[in-house]
Amino acid sequence: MFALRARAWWPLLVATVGTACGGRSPGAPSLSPAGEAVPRRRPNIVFVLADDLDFRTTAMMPRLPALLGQQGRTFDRAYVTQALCAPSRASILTGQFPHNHRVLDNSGPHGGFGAFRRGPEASTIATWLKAAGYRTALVGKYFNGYPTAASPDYVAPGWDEWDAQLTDLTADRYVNYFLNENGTVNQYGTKDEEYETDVLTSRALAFIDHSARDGKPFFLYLAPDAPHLPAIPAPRHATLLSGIEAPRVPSFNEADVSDKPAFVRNASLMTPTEIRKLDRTETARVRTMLAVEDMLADLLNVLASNGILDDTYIFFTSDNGLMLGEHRLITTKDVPYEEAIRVPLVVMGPGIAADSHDDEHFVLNIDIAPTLAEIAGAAIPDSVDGRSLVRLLRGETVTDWRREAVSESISYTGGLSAVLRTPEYAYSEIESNERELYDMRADPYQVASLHRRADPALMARLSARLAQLTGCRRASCRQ
Ligand SMILES: [Ca+2]
Ligand SMILES: [Ca+2]
Repeated sequence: MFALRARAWWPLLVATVGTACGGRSPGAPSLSPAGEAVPRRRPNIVFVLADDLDFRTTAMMPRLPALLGQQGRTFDRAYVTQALCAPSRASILTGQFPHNHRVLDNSGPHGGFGAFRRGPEASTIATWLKAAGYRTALVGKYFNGYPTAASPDYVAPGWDEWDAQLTDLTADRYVNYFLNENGTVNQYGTKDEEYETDVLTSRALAFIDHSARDGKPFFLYLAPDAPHLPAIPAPRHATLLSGIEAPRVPSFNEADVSDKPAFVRNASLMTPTEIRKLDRTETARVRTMLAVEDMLADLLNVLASNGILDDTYIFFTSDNGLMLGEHRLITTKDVPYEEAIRVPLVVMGPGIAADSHDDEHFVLNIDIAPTLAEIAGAAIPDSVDGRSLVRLLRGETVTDWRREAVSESISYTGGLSAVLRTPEYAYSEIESNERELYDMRADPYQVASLHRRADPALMARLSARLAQLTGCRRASCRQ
């Protein structure tokens, strides 16, 4: 079934899939209905994590729908528990909210690699899957500040293959960077063949080839820098897709910000020069994603040529979104607005219906780790705050799913800013004691906050739920 779809969408797979998957492997889907007594191989998992890829820019990627979307399930209500790199990555790897894993920033005493290494790193999706017999690989970005406070050859627990970017030494991304490749630090420059996304792709392909040859189930965590700023496209993509603009949505360069908290009121209107610069920035960002599309195409090809495409789940998501001029915020993250907290999430694999959408359930980055654990047949530790998406991937009706998303940001002083996103509302409380309330059906771009005239009972109800979720732990988060 899956192979037939694959034939239609990726020409290069025509030959390879035909032979590799001819005669459906007995390793039938792990998501197949219970009761199928066919012995099966354990599925492989490829998890691709973009950096700062918001959902608008995702929609500008020309080949993503054909590569993944049309083969799998797209979640239209995917959010991150904090719209910032290190806290979000810690949530992905552990299944915990920032208020529980306590990686609260990208740097500083409570941030980045240092904070992750001090605690959460000992129990991650990598250690769980390795213990369950998986071969594991991390290729690309690990944490901001890696490996400061550890030796440069430091390899985190749980990973068999380790090709991690040294972010503490790296001035540039994409070019002029360092990789710790299984304990050896290598430097890369600016030659075409040293372009980072492509180098990461080649490491990923080699890992898949190697694991497939050995018949080992594998988990690949593949985290390119794209489209993080400064966005440097591959030379072959440097002049493509010209004329892209930051989306001119109703909130773009918002004229009246009197409804907004001080940090927005204090932002100046963008000048025409700033707007032109933002458009050039967005063009460069989309261009960097073209190499990620090449990466996805190469991944699909190598999986097909090894005859394991039918047995492999592929996830594509991002650690946070980004503001592109909405409410005057220029390439800002860690703010409580939709464009920062919502991320793309597409999953394809055995048992997942092609070209399907879930526009109902709120899913969070803390759901990734338990999902991967369930797919791999690994035990899900009780420390996890999130819930497995497996039933949602199957398209089953899940009546007890959470009814809202929450995204938070805890400052060094312990102050909390957080936003509760329900089907109807986005309600936020800022550390500065300011609030916002948007009717997301009437005002999806969050142009006019209703907090001053809203029903106090509604505000109280939303505030109580926000407090509950930003204070939850383990099972209490999963209710
Ligand atoms: Ca990021
Ligand atoms: Ca306004």
